[in-house]
Amino acid sequence: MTGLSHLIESVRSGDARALARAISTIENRAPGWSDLLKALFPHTGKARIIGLTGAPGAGKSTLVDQLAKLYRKQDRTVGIVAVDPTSPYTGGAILGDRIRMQDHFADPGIYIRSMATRGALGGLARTTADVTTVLDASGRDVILIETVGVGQDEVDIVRLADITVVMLVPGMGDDVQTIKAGIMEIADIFVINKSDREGAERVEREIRALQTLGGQQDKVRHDGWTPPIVKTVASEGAGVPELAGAIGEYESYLQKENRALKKIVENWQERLVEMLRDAMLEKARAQFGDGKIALLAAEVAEHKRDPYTLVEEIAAKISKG
Ligand SMILES: Nc1nc2c(ncn2[C@@H]2O[C@H](COP(=O)(O)OP(=O)(O)OP(=O)(O)O)[C@@H](O)[C@H]2O)c(=O)[nH]1
Ligand SMILES: [Mg+2]
Repeated sequence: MTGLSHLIESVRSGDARALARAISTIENRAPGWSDLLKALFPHTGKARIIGLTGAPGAGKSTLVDQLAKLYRKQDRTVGIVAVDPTSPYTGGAILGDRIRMQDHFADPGIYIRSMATRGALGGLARTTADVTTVLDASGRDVILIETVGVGQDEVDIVRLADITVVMLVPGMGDDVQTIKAGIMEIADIFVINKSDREGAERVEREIRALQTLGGQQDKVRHDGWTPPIVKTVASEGAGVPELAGAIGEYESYLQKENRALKKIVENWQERLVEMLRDAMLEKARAQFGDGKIALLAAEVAEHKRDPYTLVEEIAAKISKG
């Protein structure tokens, strides 16, 4: 326990090595991981968490890097979580992250963590949430979470964020259409990166069209915010101050009428349900083992048992256990 309280103190002081150790402990579900989270939680809630999502190679890392530099100039400390860079660009992205790390090596005000790939213990969304908790407790002013794509995992990940930035690039063809269902709901701010390329205006028009369409179908955001569109050339730093400005505006918007709190409550509602589901599943798995579940599945498939009674029985058993 003394080891644990020492670690907690070191994390809270912002010590990078303690951070790395705490994060590994939690990622690996090593002994003490849940005590660590429980002890750190009361010290969280102060960081501004910004989620940034977009297609592989859209320029997320480049933009996150630029934003981090801007926030450092404002004397704010930054934590960066790069989630699952397993696109065809992976090699480049990971290399890029290393280069960035060297870039900021002399600056303890920036801490970068690349997350393990999918299939991580406890699930990607959950471990990302836990790592964010550690960074938050360590007193980082801003936490930037970079994640690829807009699948369910990403939606879960952005649920951690106070502000979600969705990045698009020109020349993606139908992609705006393809991902519109996901992005229209999660984006607080749109970024069109690689605006040095042809087609940025077209992407902007498409987003605007979808936003209007949403309005007609009465699907406008229930908070009344219209996500602004910011054009950037991340590799040159162009548009980055404008993006920071848009983030600031959304922050002020959230401060009004208790919106920030409402959003956090909403996020926790989802996360609590998820955590509960995970915990129950883990219990059921521990009790039955995967082999047993396969056997039961076979019995249901052969209609030897009905799944409704079966699930009732399992639920009754784990609530006792
Ligand atoms: N032309 C142009 N290239 C850019 C811009 N922003 C980033 N790039 C380049 O695009 C490539 C991919 O950038 P990354 O920042 O690694 O993209 P990413 O979205 O993090 O990639 P993954 O993490 O692999 O999904 C790099 O070669 C960047 O230099 C931009 O605004 N214009
Ligand atoms: Mg990247």
